[in-house]
Amino acid sequence: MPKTVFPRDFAWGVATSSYQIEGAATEDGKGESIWDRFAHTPGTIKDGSTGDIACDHYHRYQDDVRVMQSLGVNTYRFSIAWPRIVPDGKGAVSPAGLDFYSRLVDALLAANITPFITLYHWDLPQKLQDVGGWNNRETAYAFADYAEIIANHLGDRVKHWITHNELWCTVFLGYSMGVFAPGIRDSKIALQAAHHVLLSHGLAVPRLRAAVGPGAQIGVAPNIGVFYTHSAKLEDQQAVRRIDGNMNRWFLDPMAGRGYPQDMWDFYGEYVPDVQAGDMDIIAAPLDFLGVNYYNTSLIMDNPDGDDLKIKGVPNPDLARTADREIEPQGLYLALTRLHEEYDFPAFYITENGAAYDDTLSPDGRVHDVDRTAFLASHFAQAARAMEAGVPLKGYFVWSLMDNFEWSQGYTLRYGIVYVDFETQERIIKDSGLWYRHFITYSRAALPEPITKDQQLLTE
Ligand code: IFM
Repeated sequence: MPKTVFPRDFAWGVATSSYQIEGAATEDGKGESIWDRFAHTPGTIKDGSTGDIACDHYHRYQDDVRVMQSLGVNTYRFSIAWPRIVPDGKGAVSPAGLDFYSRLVDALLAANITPFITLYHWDLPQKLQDVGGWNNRETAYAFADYAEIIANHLGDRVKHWITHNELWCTVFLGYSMGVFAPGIRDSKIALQAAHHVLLSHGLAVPRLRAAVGPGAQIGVAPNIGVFYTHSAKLEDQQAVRRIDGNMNRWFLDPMAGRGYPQDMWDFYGEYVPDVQAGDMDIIAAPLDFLGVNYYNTSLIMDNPDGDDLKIKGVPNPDLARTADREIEPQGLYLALTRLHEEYDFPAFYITENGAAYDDTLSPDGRVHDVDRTAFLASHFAQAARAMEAGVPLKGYFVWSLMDNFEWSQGYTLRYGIVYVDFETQERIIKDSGLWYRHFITYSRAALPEPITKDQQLLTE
């Protein structure tokens, strides 16, 4: 019998986020989010599109659950649109919003698919941004209230909760580089926003745990950067250390109870955030798992003329590319083993990994995305390798279930293992999706059946 390291209860899933798929931007009392506002601002999105309709998942969620069933996945990671639940960010709660996610969860459970909920995948209520957004400490408290509201409503059926998706993107792309909502360019504000995002995470964790009760599994899903140095020069090595501090350690260290990394605190100087007494203890709330969003490695060199971090990313001549990123499966192994060695998280999930390609529908009605299949197969192999090296990896969510609104790139990048015709909203499982279904079945079939009580007695 072929050997597989993936156990029978391994979570094989797909992932999405609310703004990228739901559409129904103004329906049933949903409040405006910062992404609604940003995407409607001319010049922000490559193809001038918005998520107003996106995959129309809000109306088609039952069909989408059926698609997931055909893929054979046993888990689904999706996010809640905060302004669908609390339209103004705080205050009145929308029963229609709660009802939508409740119906989605019931449909998933009826299909034997375990829901993993992300509470924040970037669609902050615009009303909160109007008073500073993540730069305002009050947003952290509002987030914890919202987390408790939704957990009180779904916690009887949903045990797996993720507070934030890609905290670095929320704050640095949104508040420092301004390429994501809310489009602010201010490094001082970004670092204060980062502190409030971390604080909101720490405030939410115990409230989620209390609301969900026994069996609660609570984690967070940062984007993990894996950086290679351009040369052995000390300056380049120090540049790698800075970008690692900025993207990884600035978020992981506080959540792991170590406070902010001293080297980065010193480096940021006058930009460091205002931290109140007790904040770091709140942020260090114990977690059940760390989610890992991994896509690529980056080759880094020192750049004294550069912006804040004084670094430069350069193309890696040794690596092939997807439509938007370099491909380095080994980086996934490096990320997982490093995180396991350096931090004390009890378990890991790959909460996102996937690839964008320029997919087209063939005359035979199928999408022959061989490159994406190769991408996934090579990354699964590195996940297996990390497990063999002792990493307690519990699941893998492919990004994404279906093609969707890729933020500032609009609909120009297709990340799905299911093709979406945005004119007709037809879904077509790509060859990579068919392969994934086969892989899941095969990796389960290859496992020996669990030993029954009777068999056990016979061998005693
Ligand atoms: O689409 C995004 C997702 O929302 C966050 N992580 C990266 C994906 C692909 O760029």
